[in-house]
Amino acid sequence: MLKIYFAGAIRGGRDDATLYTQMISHLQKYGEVLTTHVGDPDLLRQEKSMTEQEIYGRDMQWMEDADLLIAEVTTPSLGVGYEIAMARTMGKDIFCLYRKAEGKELSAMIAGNPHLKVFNYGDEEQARQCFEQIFSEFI
Ligand code: 6IA
Repeated sequence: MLKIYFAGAIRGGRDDATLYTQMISHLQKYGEVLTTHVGDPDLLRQEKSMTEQEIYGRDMQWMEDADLLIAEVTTPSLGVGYEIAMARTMGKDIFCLYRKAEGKELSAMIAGNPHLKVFNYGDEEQARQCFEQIFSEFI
C-alpha cells in the first residue's frame, strides 16, 4: 500500500483545516495517509502529549517512510515549506495543490520550482480530480 505524507498548515493558520480533512479522506482511497492529524479541526486546542522534538522526529520518520508528499500550500506555512524541501532532499515525488485566494500569493520557491508539480484548484471536487490525475498519471 502506498504511504502518503499529506502536509498542510498548522501554526501557519487553520483556515483550511476542514478542506484538509476532506482531502485526506479522498487520499485514503489511494493509500495510507500517515499524517491524518493535519486535518484534525481540534489539533491546536488539544493538550500537548508530545514535545516539539518528538513531533519533529516522528514527522521526519514518516517522511522517510512515505512514497510521496502531497502538500496543500494555499496557507503559507514554515513547516510545510520545510517538509517540501526535506522531501526533495530525500528524492520523493512532490505534488502541491494551490487554491488562488486573496492575500495568499504562492511563494516563488514553490511556484517556480521545476522539481515540484503544482496544481491549481478551486474546491474540494477539483482537488479530488487532481488526486485522480496524480495517481493515474504520475504514480
Ligand atoms: O509551521 P506549521 O505548523 O504550519 O507546519 C505544518 C506542517 O508541519 C504540517 O504539514 C505537519 O506535518 C507538521 N507539523 C507541525 N506541527 C505538527 C504537529 N503538532 N503534529 C504533527 N505535525 C506537525 C503541532 C500541535 C501543536 C500545535 C499543539
